[in-house]
Amino acid sequence: MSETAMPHPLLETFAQAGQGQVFAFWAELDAAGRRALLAQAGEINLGEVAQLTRTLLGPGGAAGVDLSGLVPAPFVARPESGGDGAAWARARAAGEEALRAGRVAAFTVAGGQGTRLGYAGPKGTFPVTPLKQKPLFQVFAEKLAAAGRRYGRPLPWFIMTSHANHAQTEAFFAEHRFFGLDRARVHFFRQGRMPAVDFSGKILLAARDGIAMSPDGHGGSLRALRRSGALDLMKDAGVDTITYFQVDNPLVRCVDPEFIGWHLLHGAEMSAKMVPKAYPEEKLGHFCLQHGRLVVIEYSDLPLAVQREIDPQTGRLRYLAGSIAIHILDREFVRRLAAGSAAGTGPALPFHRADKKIATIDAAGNPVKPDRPNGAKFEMFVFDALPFARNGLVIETRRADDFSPVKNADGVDSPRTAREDLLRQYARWLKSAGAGVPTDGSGLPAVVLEVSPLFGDDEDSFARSWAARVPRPEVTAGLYLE
Ligand code: UD2
Repeated sequence: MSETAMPHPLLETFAQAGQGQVFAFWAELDAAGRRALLAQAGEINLGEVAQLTRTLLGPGGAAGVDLSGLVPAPFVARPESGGDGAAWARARAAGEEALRAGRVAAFTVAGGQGTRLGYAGPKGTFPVTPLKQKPLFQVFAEKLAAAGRRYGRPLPWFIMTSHANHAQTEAFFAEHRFFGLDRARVHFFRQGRMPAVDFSGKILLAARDGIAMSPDGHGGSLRALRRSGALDLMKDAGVDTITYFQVDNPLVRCVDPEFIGWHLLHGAEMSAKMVPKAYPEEKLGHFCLQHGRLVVIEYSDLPLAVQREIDPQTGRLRYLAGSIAIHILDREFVRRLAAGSAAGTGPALPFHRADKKIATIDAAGNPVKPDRPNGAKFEMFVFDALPFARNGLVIETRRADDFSPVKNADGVDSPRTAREDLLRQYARWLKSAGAGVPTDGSGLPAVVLEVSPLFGDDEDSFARSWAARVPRPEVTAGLYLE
């Protein structure tokens, strides 16, 4: 019997769910085309798509997020902004102890596309440092290596990729010999995908043999950590604490003992770093309390008038606490949320709807490039885990030592601003170690230099290496400290 005469059971399942259009071109596909289409269809949870169609595309679905009862969330202030110095010291000690005990793994979400940056490769391969043009992945690798050496326990590193960049990411690490890390401790896994739908909830085809699939958002990382077996690997290795950061931020303190310590001492299931927003329109999520629960309201969801409100008592922004997407997650908290969402039984991250121009094909199979949004993609955001976390905690950090993302090709949050923030950081470390460095009023050094995280990755470690370096190098253009 020919394959045409014996349809695959998935065709029936899709037809019954009102999604039969996915197989509209089945009869004319060759075996490879059918295999490809079936594989994609098999990834789709039709019940989930139907539920999202009801809740996010149905009447009221575009109404946006619930802003009722919002107030600014409290946060733990740094000592220099009035926080309790002794408590910070206790946190540091607790974090260092956990690192020495090998309880911590690093986790990078690197599934995004880099569209705004206009860069075709995986974002982690983007060259970012001022002198050596090291790619983002190398910056993180060196920070992790430095931490592993300092605490006597190499950290496992988990990297979430997407279908679009997985193979390239793995090849890049292999080509660069894992930047000196033990490759057995670096783990890659793909995030999940969701189908794009039209506004009536019909799944869109990208080609006759392909569904318009897209990554399920960084919130998909929780499911992916579980599905890939990463949580089990962590458990076997004695890791219970996950330090989470985005691939686009070369300044991030990948391993921050104070942050880890606050999280552990507070018995938190999830903790998040904040910086005071630099200006009201800054594109950061806002830490808020909603009916007593800790939530993040994304910049695009909070009306500008609210973002601009001033607290009369402090004279600062009322919604001051900006989310810079650096978190700590408890391993079993991730498992609980991921399991609940996979089975549809327990608490789960909500999906957000994003209306997009989705390249598709028409009923005759011809390509359609829409000039206005023709459908929706569904994404989860990792910060939506916060309201489910026991003892969720928000902790202040110094922007200059933790956050300078590369998002846009130029202007704010671009390769130029990140490069300059790295240079300012090196200049600060040099100055506090006693070296003379000419800088402009913003702290930007007059010469281009670079410090490898293996030489120093914070003020203290830099000062130690600098003091030990004999003869003391001259701070001139091209200085590279490793
Ligand atoms: C994110 C936060 C924002 C702020 C900012 C700080 C959201 C919705 N907003 O803004 O509040 O904290 O970061 O820089 O998160 N990624 C994946 N898979 C996906 C989608 C994204 O791995 O399916 C990764 C991506 O590689 C990147 C990160 O998540 O590392 C952030 O994604 P983005 O650039 O879409 O987030 P952005 O800049 O809108």
